[in-house]
Amino acid sequence: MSEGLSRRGFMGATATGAALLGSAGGRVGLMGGTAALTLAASEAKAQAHATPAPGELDEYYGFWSSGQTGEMRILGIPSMRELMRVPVFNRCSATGWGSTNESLKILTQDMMPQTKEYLAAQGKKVHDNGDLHHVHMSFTEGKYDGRFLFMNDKANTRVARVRCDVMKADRIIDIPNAKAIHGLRPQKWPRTNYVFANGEDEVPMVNDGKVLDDPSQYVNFYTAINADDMTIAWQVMVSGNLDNTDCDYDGKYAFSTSYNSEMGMNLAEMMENDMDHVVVFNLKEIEAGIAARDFIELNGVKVIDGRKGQNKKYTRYIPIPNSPHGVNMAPDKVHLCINGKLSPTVSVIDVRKLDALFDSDIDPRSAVVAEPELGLGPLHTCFDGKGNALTTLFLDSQVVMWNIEKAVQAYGGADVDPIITKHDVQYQPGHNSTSMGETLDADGKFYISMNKFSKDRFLNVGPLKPENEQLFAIDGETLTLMHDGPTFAEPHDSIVVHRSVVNPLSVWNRNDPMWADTRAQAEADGVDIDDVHDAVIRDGNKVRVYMSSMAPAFSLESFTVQQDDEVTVIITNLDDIDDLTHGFTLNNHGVAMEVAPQATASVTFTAAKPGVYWYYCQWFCHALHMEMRGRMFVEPRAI
Ligand code: RUQ
Ligand code: CUA
Repeated sequence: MSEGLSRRGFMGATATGAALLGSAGGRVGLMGGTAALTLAASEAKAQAHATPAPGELDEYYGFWSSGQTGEMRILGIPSMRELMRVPVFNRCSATGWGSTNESLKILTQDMMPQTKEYLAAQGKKVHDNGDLHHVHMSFTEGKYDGRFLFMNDKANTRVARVRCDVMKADRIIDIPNAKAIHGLRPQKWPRTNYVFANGEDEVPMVNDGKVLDDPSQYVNFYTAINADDMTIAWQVMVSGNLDNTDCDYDGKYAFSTSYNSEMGMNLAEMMENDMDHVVVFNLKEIEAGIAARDFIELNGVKVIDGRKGQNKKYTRYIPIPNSPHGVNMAPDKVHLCINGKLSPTVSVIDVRKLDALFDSDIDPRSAVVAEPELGLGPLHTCFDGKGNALTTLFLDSQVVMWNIEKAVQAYGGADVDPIITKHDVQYQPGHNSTSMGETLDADGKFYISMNKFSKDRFLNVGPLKPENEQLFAIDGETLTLMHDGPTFAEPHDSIVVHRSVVNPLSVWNRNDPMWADTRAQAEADGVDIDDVHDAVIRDGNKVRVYMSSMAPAFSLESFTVQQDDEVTVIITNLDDIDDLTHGFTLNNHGVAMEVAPQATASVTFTAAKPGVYWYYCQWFCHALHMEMRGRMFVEPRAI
């Protein structure tokens, strides 16, 4: 906590602030020691960091991962209000993600045949889970461009893209060869042509159940995805596992940390070496190697051999003290920070020194220009855009703010201390982020600490506890806690994006590609889904039921099918008013979906049991929302 302010004091200050907001109607910040002091001290500063009053809009979007929940979340910053949950790798009871035909297409169209096979063997079409660690936005010339968000699934080795215009996933691809995609970053310069994705778990090159304990046959894969069409551009085979990744602001290099250069299979083996490494990928050389056909083809992917001691032009392995984790490129375009994890250091690489590494045989460590000792368990670093870095210290439960230039001077022998300040967080921070901090627009206004443990911080909710997330206002070299609150399993990473960059629609465009297949089917069936309509089309034992919705009614108050028919219900929401979402839930059939304004959505199921089944709108839409319902009548099969 900041000086002189206890946990209770903070709570009190919050209440006071809220009361003042209520009476004055203005913005009041919680800067400095107490609310009263802050008001007197600097209204301007308070304005810059104030928590918006109810009804006021936040200045930033926060895009949050959710770890093993498998969804992406959208927060408002600085209020830390959770605004939306966007299902991606998970299945969602509210929106029907994972059961509507439109979402199933997105979840399955880019699946590898092997994935389909082993899902089918388990009686499934899609994975039920995902582990989404890293959400990052597309870039143009080092700045967010508001087009897409990209994210990984460590659990099932996938990468997804979310459209920022509607905040829905539009592509979810399997990554061949690699196992457990962890670190992920979009290329920053000149634009996001590639999305880089790390395979964390190494496996035998031919993984056919014959090799277990021969590390020499284990490899790992670094993947470059073409961001525009979500295809695999190329992969690089590497030594050691891969943890996190980032890239430079010149479009020349990408980087991955590796915490297991030993290729160990158990904890003792993985910790054997004092030095692990960061792998530097030379993008130009890799592209030239692909053009010159210096690759092998593995499962349809062009794979370059960039293992240690192989084709030296593609990769360099820079030794880094024990088990580095996060890798973060500073917005000064020069300094790359490699977080030591088991080493108390952050290794700073000057990316201008990398050309020389590839031109000659000089010591790869010559690119390291600083290695400040910051504290115990450095995991991730972010930047204030003013030359300072903020690093999470997992074991110390602190954030440390330090000056990059001073760290470089100290490494060169100068008697300067790069550490500016240390601040306790509650507890054990993993990731962190600053407002616009991973872009050239880094503005140094807000700092997010994503803490892995909440311990005693909230009412006990049983053995499974929430995490704790904290928001700090950054004011020069001072950090002031503004929000401290629980969050459900288990956000890893976040980005804080100024609202001027993001501009989603409020109402769907009727021609959206999301339901292009459904539209084509409707046209074939002679149904105009852009106007009020209802139709029941029989096609063998398949029945397509079309209806439109306008608050507070579906255009069909009942329809009849036969037992064992495969029924597809297709609903178009003709309301074109902000926030007028309808839904469709069919009792006792496990069927539910969202139909937002002007959207079309469809779901297919088997009418297995005769009887009357009510369907209803599950999204509150009108005073007569409860009355927005109808019946499916299933007639017994004729014997
Ligand atoms: S990693 S706690 Cu999944 Cu981003 Cu570092
Ligand atoms: Cu329509 Cu509720």
